[in-house]
Amino acid sequence: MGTALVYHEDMTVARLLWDDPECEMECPERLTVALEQLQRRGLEQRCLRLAAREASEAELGLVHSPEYVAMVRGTQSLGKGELQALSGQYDTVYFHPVGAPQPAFTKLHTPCSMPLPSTGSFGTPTPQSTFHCARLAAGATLQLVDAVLTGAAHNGLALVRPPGHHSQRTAANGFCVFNNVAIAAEYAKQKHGLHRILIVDWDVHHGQGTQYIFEDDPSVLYFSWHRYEHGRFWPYLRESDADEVGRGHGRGFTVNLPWNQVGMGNADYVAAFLHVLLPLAFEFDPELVLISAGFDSVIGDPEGQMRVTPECFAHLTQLLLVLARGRVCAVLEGGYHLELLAESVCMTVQALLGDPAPPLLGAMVPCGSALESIQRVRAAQAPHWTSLQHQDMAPVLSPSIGSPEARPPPPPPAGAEYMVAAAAEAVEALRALLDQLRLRPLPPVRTAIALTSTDAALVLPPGVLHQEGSAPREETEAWARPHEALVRNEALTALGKVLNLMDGILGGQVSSGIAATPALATAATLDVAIRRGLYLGAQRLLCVAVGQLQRPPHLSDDGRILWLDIGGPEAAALSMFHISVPLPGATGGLLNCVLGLVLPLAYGFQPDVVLVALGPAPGLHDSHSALLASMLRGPAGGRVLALVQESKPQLTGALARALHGEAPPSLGPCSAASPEDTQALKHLREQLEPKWRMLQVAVTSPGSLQSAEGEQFAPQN
Ligand code: Q9C
Ligand code: ZN
Repeated sequence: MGTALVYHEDMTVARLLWDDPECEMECPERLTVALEQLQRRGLEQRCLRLAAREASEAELGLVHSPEYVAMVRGTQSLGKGELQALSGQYDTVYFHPVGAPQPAFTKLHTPCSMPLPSTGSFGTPTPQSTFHCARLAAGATLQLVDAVLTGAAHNGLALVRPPGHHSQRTAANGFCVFNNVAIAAEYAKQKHGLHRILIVDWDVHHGQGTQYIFEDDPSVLYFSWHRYEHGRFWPYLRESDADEVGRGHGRGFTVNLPWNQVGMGNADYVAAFLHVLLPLAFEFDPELVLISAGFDSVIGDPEGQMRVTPECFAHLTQLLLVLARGRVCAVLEGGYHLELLAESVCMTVQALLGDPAPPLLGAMVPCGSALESIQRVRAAQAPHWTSLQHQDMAPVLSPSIGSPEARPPPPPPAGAEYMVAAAAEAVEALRALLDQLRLRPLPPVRTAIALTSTDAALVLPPGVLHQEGSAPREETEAWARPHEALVRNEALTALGKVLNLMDGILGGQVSSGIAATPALATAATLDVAIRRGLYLGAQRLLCVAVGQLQRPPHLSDDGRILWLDIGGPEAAALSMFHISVPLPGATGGLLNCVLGLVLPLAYGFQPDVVLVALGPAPGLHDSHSALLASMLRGPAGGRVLALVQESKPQLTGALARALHGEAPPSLGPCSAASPEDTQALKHLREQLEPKWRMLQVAVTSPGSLQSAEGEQFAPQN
């Protein structure tokens, strides 16, 4: 069990054989560079490697018409000139013939170390046409789905080309020949009997092909964000806008988030996940998540012109891994800046492998244009999703201006080349910072657990280490001194281990930890852990206290500690850094609280470390606590210390698995939030939004509409 990586070298054969500036970016090096980087980082070696197979014509027929499949098969008997003419019948597509001479560069790259299948019956070489490559791309995706749904792997990535999401039932489009992800979704339904599949299309282009295929199908929830610019960006479709929600029984199962400006960054993508995709995804409760994983949405990509750093894809992946019991299949789509494509692929695979995601760079403040898009898609989807109802729905400010009624593309905007140059410059400026982050070694220990003698018999999840070390007794006593609850011998022993864990986390030896504390000692232990964290030089410390834990009275309110009390008596923001929310009753309320309050605050605060403490009466289901812990790994680069009362083996085990990177158990169909819980959240958000911009789901001032950059006041500065 682990992460599957599906690939086949034959997919590097098809390439453009004539002059076409629109098509040349979809080149074989995209795959070889990504694979080499995975190997160099030691990530490929950690995966279960599978050689891709070809999809059968029956499998292609799950989505495509027999005539279309026959047409693509027929390209094998055409010469270069005929293929060029045929390619011209589609929008931005090229076909490659059988047996064209192999370009020299494929010899330069070391062949992949995977076992390759035999080259066909009787040793005849496999025909290396677009038909062959495209069947391998679809087949690789099916193999990945089989591996995940049979339990051979938890999750995985299919490294494929040609890409798929623009391909339609009877048409190739935008470099795509067969719609790999759509075929896989249909296959998962028919062969594996699934009923609910989520497709997350984070490629920078709209996967209109996938949208058309599932627009009336309620068993497939299709989410896509895409560069749109009010319809002035390819493929210039009216139906890429936020008000397209699907048809017939499929109404509400197509979710479009159009970006109307370039330059979207980490805060915009994370906000889109927290405020749009994830509430719907939890309510949908998918059995499988397919990612149309295009990396043309990363900084430096010539197509996307966005500013998201590669690390963001680790976070997006992590956020999806809490769904569908972690059954996540990522399938390559676009991505045209070779170096950043490779880097982003590595980040995705790291997250699939369960490694903590590096912290996100830059101020976490979504831009006005992103907020306007988020607001519009939430308004369009609200009639179809309980999780969006009764929430603070501000009226949508402006109707979609400049909707593309007239289809023909306008001339390219002036300064497009300048934009490419600016993006390249931004990449250069970021490089030093990126390298620093990337080369930050992962702590040797991912998860350590400190138990009291009461819990010593607990069976640890595989890979989780026992924390035996302790701070010296005298030192521990000195730190414990103000607290009566800590004089008892057992409490002191537990505290010594907590201090040692905190040192390990902030010193980079341990990523995350769990510590059991004797009854009644949790609040005091938390207080000491906070002081130790500050003493060790933490600049920002997030404390999430669940269930009747008093905030230490002397805690400084200088912005170094964000205290979030879940299960407080009432919704109150005593200051920007002291927030209390009642414990939500229903699963729906809990999810609103986590996605709409806790995580936006956590991502906005960018803490060095997160402390989660579960008090004497946490009042949360173990599965909810596990979800909370697992989602809090993101904002602090995986540095989480969980404190839990002893004698709760189930809860302790669930937290250990969550912090170790295991998918939390499914929450199942979720009940709607109570009106009181919704009201409490609304009240808090109104108060806090001006200061914590990640909470926003709507544009507040018309002025912010103009800004595409996170230059607003960042809360932590
Ligand atoms: N002037 C994928 O990323 N660009 N396809 C067309 C027309 C097409 C992208 C520009 C880009 C296709 C999978
Ligand atoms: Zn794309």
